[in-house]
Amino acid sequence: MSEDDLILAELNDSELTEQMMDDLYDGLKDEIEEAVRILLERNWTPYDILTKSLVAGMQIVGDDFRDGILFVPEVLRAAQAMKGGMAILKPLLIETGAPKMGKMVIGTVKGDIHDIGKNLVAMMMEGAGFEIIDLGINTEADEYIDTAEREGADIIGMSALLTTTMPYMKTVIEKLKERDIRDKYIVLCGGAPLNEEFGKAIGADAYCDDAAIAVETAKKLVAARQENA
Ligand code: B1M
Repeated sequence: MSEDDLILAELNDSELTEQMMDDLYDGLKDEIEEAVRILLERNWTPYDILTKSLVAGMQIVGDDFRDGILFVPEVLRAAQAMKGGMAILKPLLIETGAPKMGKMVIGTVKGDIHDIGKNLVAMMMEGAGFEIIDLGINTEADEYIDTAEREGADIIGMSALLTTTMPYMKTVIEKLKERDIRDKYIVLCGGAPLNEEFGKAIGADAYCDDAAIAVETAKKLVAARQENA
């Protein structure tokens, strides 16, 4: 059977997730969106669809990008296909009427345009009841800080995907210290090249390995602050 004849709805769950990884790799947005809808009809949770098909598929894209098998235009198409799937899942991840847990300003740091992981974190946090102010990509230190001050945020969340942009997170924290407001905020950081040691070294409150950990960490740290207030 050729790819054109493939009927996604006729595949079983494991064949379908395999196919989704191929389709993500090939940047086939329509097919990804269709597959996401099929999995939802099969009662998959939005979180499982995200992690077991979309994020897992993007990992393969990333490995081949690193190894010079895929190039920027192909990765961009894969990213757009992933965003198509995420757009369907977003309203399902965001519970309406949930009690507000706190407010977070989030952005990808200056010099960095990767936003898929940051968007995922924002979505999951919103779903868990946090109010999110998304500053997008290429975020300057003053933009994080001025927005957090203006909005009365509890958390500043930073994302970086490049080894060349991750040091900018320290710049943001240093600026908070210069303005004598470092302790006003819970500072969370994340992104593929970071680790816990880096988070500690720059003076963040926590490094978050993935979106689910970001939610858990934020909940824990906000609760601890409220207890100590
Ligand atoms: Co880029 N890119 N890219 N890229 N890209 C990487 C990051 C890279 C590792 C690929 C590789 O070589 N294997 C590599 C970086 C190498 C390095 O720094 N050591 C790289 C490079 C080199 C580049 C360019 C420089 C390429 C070039 O132009 N020559 C360029 C940089 C442009 C720039 O930013 N100035 C570039 C461009 C691009 C595209 C535009 C093509 C596209 C981005 C599209 C977009 O985001 N809208 C792209 C993509 C898609 C990737 C890969 C393939 C995938 C990233 C991704 O979306 N992953 C990536 C390879 C990889 O990471 N495997 C790569 C899926 C996402 C769900 O995971 O972002 O890790 P992630 O987020 C996770 C966690 O990290 C965590 O939670 C998320 C969900 O679980 N998390 C947080 C993330 N942020 C958080 C914030 C938090 C908490 C948790 O705050 C509270």
